[in-house]
Amino acid sequence: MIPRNRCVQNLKAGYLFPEIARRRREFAASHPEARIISLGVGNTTEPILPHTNNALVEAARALGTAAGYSGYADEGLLSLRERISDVFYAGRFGPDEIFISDGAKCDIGRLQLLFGARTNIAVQDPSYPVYVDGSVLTGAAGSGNGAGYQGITYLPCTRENGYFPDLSRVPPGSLIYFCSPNNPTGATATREQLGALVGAALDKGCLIVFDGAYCEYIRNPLLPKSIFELDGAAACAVEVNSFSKSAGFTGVRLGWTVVPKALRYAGGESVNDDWARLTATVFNGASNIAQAGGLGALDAEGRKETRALTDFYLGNAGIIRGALQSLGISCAGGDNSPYIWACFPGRDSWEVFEEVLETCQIITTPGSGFGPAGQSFIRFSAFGHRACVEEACARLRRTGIKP
Ligand code: PGU
Repeated sequence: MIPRNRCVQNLKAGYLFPEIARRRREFAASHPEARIISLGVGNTTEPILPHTNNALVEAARALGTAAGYSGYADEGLLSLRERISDVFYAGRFGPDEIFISDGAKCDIGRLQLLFGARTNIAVQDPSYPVYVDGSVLTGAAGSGNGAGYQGITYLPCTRENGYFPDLSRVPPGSLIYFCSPNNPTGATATREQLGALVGAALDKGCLIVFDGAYCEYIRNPLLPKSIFELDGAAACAVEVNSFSKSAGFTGVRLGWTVVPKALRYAGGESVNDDWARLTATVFNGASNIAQAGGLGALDAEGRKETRALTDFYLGNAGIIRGALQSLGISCAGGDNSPYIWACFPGRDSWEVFEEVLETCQIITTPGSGFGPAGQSFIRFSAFGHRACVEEACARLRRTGIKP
């Protein structure tokens, strides 16, 4: 039999969220009376709103007619790519710079294939685990090394630095993963901070993979929603984005990636050309039904629905944050983001996770699962039904959990 792939072997334990699901099942089996509330994985819970849902339904129905049938459309609907450019980028990108995907996670994986094993990786620490785990899978990062992985430059984002990293630590020629509003800290970079990131990338010959999956949660008009709001970004960044958290498409699956034509490798070759070549080879396009739903979500009525849905989850976030703060627990996020990053100084994240599960029957996400600097934190997700969130907060208050 063929040997096991060394890169797969290098991955530590399981992917974070299945591990949490395993612990939940274990707890439920030993506590059959428990009424567990999940504020763990960031999975949307509310129905898709009627106008957007109708666009999905109509597209599915049309597939059953001769006039409405369509097959492969690898590069994505032209009208959707144009609409994304208008809604999110003030029309500055052509449709051939916007690639429709089946979600941000999937495109992050394909981008890792594009950049390959010989790339230096720098990540915000903590960060969405796919950046690091995916880099291990392609061989760009090595085996586990204490709390982290060899070959990854971890850029600590802590309470002390306001959750924005020290950019002088970024090695020249790195691929930098940057997420704002951030998962898991909930911190949203200011215009000055993102400007400094773009400046550092241009100076050091780095390429930024900017993850804007939570951009629709930004309410402060001074905060940038896209890396491309900053001058110079088109020469040093790609942006992945998603309909998951804005339109409730976590199960429908739809996202996009912007790869500007101005973006060039060290040798002057076009990154956009390579991305078109790679995606045409290993991806057959997003579902045509999902794309029609995306168009629905981006017209005037759909934009109102997105606002209502994200307002609802932000309402949850405010309730959770208020409850934690009333218990003296210091938190970040929850204002322009659906995550609340709660600090338990000196404690182990998994131990706090277990305590909250045991005492309150609430599932959270242990901060150390997002990187070494996540130790002593747990993440609360604001994705949940309102009654569940209120009940979870009542339990937290009742048990008087302490920082
Ligand atoms: N990017 C970020 C920063 C995310 O947090 C998530 C989901 C995605 C991308 C995925 O977007 P899709 O368009 O749906 O692919 N993060 C969730 C879900 C866990 C997971 O493994 O994706 C979370 O709880 O962190």
